[in-house]
Parts: sequence; structure tokens; C-alpha cells
Amino acid sequence: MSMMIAQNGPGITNFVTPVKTAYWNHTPLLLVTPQAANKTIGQGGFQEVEQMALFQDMVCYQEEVRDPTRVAEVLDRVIANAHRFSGPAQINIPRDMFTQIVDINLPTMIEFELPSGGEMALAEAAKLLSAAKSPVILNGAGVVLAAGGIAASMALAERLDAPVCCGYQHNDAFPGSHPLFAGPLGYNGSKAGMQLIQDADVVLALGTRLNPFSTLPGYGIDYWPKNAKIIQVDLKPERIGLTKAVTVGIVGDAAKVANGIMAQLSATAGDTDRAQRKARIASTKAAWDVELEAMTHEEDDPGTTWNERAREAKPDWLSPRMVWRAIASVMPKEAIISSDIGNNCAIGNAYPTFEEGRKYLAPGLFGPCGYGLPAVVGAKIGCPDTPVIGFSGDGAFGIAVTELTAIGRDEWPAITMVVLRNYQWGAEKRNSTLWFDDNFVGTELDENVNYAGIANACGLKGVQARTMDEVSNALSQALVDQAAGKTTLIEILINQELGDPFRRDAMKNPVQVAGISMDDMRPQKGA
Ligand SMILES: Cc1ncc(C[n+]2csc(CCOP(=O)(O)OP(=O)(O)O)c2C)c(N)n1
Ligand SMILES: [Mg+2]
Repeated sequence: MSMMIAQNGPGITNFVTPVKTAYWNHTPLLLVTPQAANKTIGQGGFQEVEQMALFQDMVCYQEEVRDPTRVAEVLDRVIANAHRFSGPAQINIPRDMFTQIVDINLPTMIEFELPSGGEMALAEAAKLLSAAKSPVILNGAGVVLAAGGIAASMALAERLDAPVCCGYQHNDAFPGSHPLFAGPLGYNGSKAGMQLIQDADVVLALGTRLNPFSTLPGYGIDYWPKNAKIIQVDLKPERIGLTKAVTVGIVGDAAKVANGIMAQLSATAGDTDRAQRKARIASTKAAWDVELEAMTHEEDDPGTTWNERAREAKPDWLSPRMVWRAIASVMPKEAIISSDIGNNCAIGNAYPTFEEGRKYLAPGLFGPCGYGLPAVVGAKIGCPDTPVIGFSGDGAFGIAVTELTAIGRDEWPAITMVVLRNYQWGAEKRNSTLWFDDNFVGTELDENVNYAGIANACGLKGVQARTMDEVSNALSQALVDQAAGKTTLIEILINQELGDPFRRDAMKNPVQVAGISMDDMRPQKGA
């Protein structure tokens, strides 16, 4: 289990964003928050903040130590709960307690087996899947996190010849080379997955809370099947049925539940229309592969011309999709990659596939910009022999750029970082241009800043790439260098095209307020 600790007060307030990110990524994590010392607590000011209140909504469990003799007891409970609820759990300790000597009995941790699903629910799910004509499996993070989850879902999929989609940013929840893998649903996902689930009569949503990003319309297709029977499996009962109507809810570990369902399938499960189903999966996937390969530029919404103008402004510059194709062509199968929050990273969602779980690190639904670099640094520390590649937009990278000053030290492992440099906070500009009549403000980045130069100044290797060949060559070389202990930052210069906005479904055109006109505006007065 990973652990975080920092200086009380301002050190700890810096943890809010990463801890909430870990919460929605279901990451077991021990959060130790040293508190202002008991003697001065409440007297105000110096590095003191209400650390329990601060994290109340960020952790799955929190407890404060009241007496030095109780540190071990509380610590034991906090760690146990981080495991049980698969999330960050906080222990808040007044700092004077760190230096006490106590005489106590050490607690022994009680470990529970994860639930395998209710008997009746498993039987009902097996019955529905056995009778299904077009079953579809939707794998979430729970499949990656459960021991044997991917193998269990694969056995079930093969038995039923059911296509397997995955949730948003969970591209590693099923082997990419498997003929039944249909790709990620939701924002910038796989059209093949969307088309296949659209016709499902039974969906097994395995280890997923069915978060909105994984089910919202994509490419204009509102694919979520309205009449299908939905079986939802999640460790947390409160998440079942939260976003979608569910026929059978199963509280349990994804692997155990999948195995339990498998054991109860009828002898003829999957036989109805099996051959047609397999053929349809293959043809739908092939058609999407061809379509994705041919997608080179971003389309404009009717009545808008941003992308057209962006292409004209920089005709020789790469488009985001050219970059993703160049990257995909040289990405090693065993690599761990990270993604960040931003328009270009999101456009990249349909491209990476993986053969194993825990390979695609993504900020998930809390969605903090700045995730890309620290995520691969952590991954490399955990898996020193695996190549890691981080991806960030240039705005998001600016949030994490200070890490470059730390990661070149001798004892730190080498990584490869890719910055998608379009000199704009693209995702914000996308919303702004679409909903404010082609206007944008505060979205432009400084063109004088050279991230490759900053990397070089930090003793790392910084390179810029402007063509597809330069991108693939730079990445291949960076991976050779990474294996030899050298960190590279590749700054890829791209045009300013913008893909689909985040949550198109949740945006509305602003309404004009009656009685307000431009003449009511006054120039801002200086101080
Ligand atoms: C910490 C944080 N601040 C702000 C946002 C809002 N936000 C989402 S995407 C985005 C723009 C990202 O720009 P960039 O990294 O340059 O990527 P691009 O969209 O240009 O590809 C912002 C500001 C966020 N998600 N996280
Ligand atoms: Mg950008």
C-alpha cells in the first residue's frame, strides 16, 4: 500500500487534490497527516488547519489519535479500512505524539475475504446471461483491481462469446489483442464498443460503478441500451444502481462474482446466435479500426470554424491524431503509460490497448490536470524494469513541471515524459469557443516557454518533435535511454485543433439576461 505524509498545515493542504484523485481511482492509500502539536492546537495560525474536516469528503475512512498509547490501534484500523474500502484512509496525529515512547500490545490486523456475491443474485445473473441472445460484458476498474479479475472475465466472455467493452480510461481491463475486446466506452472511446453494446439484451457490468464518463454518448451515438437487462457488480452497494437502472445488483469482488456466475451458466449458455455474434464482433471491430486509422483531423461543430482556422494557421504542424498514431506505432506492449486531463490526452483515449491490467494510469473521474508526470514516476519506482511513458497537455504539465527539478537525482529512476504542446489550455478553449460564440479568454499559454529547454536545465534530456517520424524516433530513443537510466522529456509541437468537449451532454448555451446591454459595461479602474 502506498503512503503519503507531509508537513502539517500547508504541506497537508497540497494533498487534497491527489487524495481525492486516489479516492475515485479506488486506490488503497495510507494518508498520515501530522497535526499541529496538542500543546498549541487551537491557538491559531502556524501551520494549523482543520485536517479532519479538510479530508472528510476525500477519504474512505479517517480517525484522529487522542493519546500516544493509541497510535498503533488507530493505525491498524486505518490501514485495514484502506484495504477493505479500497481507498485512501487518514490517520491524523498531533505531532508531539511522534516522539513518545509507549508500552503497548501491538494489534493484529483482521483480514476479511471479499464478498463473492449473494446466492440469489448470482443465480439470477447466470439465468439472464444463459438466456441472452446478445450478451455484452463491461469491465471496470474492479476487474483490474481484483486478483484474477481479467482472467475470470475472459473465461466468461469466451464461454458466451460476448464482446467485452471497458469503462472510460480502463483500456487495460481486458487484453487488447483478444478478438472479443471491443474497447472503451464513453468519451472519445471505441465506436465498435458503442455499436455492440447498443444491441445488447443483457449487460454484465463487472467491477464498475458505471460512472457517467463511461456511459455518456460518443460520436453522437446514444448507445446505452434502454431495454437491456443490466447486471451490475461492485464491491460498494451504494454505487449499484446509482447512475443506471439495474435488473440485478451484486455486491462483490469482480473475479469471485464472475467465477460464481460462470459456475452456474446453463449448458447451452451463449449458443443462441453464437456464430452470427462472433462475425458481427469481428466486422464491427474491423470497421472501427479502419475508421480510427483514417481520422486525422477534428471536425467543427456546424456553424463554427475553429478547427479549420487552426489547420490553416499552422499547415505543416502535426494534428493530435497524427501524434497518437505515431506514438502507437512504437509503444512497447509491456509499457505502463499515464494520461492527463486535457483535450489531446482525451483524443488519445481510443488508441492505447494493453495485454495486462495496471498498465494505464489515468486521473480518472476527479480529473486533476498535472497527473501525467508524477503517475509515471510512481509507476517506475514500483516497477523499475518496466518502460513507463507519461503523457500530458502543455497546460496540465505546467502544474507538475517543478517535479523535473527533483527526478534527476541519482537515486531516482529514469522515465519518459511526453508533452503535447499546443500552447493553449485546449479543453477549456473548446468549451469556451463552442458555448460563447467563438470567444475565449485566459486559455493561451506563453509561446516563449520551452519545456524541452527546462528539462535540459534540470540535467535531463529534453527534445522537441515536429513530424510523425520525429515523434516515433524520439520515443524509441527515449525508451532506450530510459533503460540506460536517462530521463527524456519529449515536447511534441502540434496544431491547435480541438476535439469533442468534455461533457457535451452537461453544457448549455448561456441565456441572455433581459435588460443588460454592452453599454452597461464600464472599463476596469486601476488600483
Ligand atoms: C488542477 C486542474 N485545474 C483545472 C482543470 C480544468 N481543466 C480541464 S482540462 C484543462 C485544460 C488542459 O490543457 P492542456 O493540458 O494544455 O491540454 P489540451 O487540452 O490543450 O490538450 C483544464 C484547465 C483541471 N481538470 N484540473
Ligand atoms: Mg494544451
